[in-house]
Amino acid sequence: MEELAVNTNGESDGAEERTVDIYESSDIYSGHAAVTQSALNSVSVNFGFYCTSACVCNEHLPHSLPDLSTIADHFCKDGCKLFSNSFYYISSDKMNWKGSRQDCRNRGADLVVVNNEGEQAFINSFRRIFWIGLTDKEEEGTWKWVDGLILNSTGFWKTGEPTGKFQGKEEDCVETFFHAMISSWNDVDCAIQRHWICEKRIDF
Ligand SMILES: [Ca+2]
Ligand SMILES: [Ca+2]
Repeated sequence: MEELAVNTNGESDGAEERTVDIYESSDIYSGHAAVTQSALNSVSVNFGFYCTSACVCNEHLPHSLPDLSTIADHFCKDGCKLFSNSFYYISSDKMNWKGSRQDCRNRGADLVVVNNEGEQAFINSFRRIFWIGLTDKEEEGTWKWVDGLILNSTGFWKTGEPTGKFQGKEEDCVETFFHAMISSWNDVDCAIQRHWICEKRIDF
């Protein structure tokens, strides 16, 4: 992980840029390297170093930064990945959609909500079929994320999906069946067994 350059002259220019640089230049924040305790400590230390060295810190950063070590101890106890502003747990087991979601909730998180193409590419990079946190169980044809938001874009459906039904079975849950392509989503029977991916957001 690169050292964070610290502004020692007290100028505010670029303060927010530097904050972003922490993510972009850090080995653990790029791609999907495994998170280690020492890496997390390093991030915390760098934040602390920045905050004590730049007098404008409080204008640009929240007063209380999340305790990444605490998150790591709980959510990452079985291993996790870090990408952008979230931790991810990749299941080794398979379960139906409901059981998968419950496992994520037990970890203090939820099934992944795909917020942008970068996150979609990250998920697909595992080359595995995952449950994601998208369903139309409540209202047929209205796709809703587990965080309560309605899917209001075209999303990343495979061409021809969602089909709604297949061979007489309702397809109310979403999997990354076509993970070799960016548009990997397929709606499918919620009862089938799949790996799943949980997301724990870090709100800085
Ligand atoms: Ca997300
Ligand atoms: Ca389908």
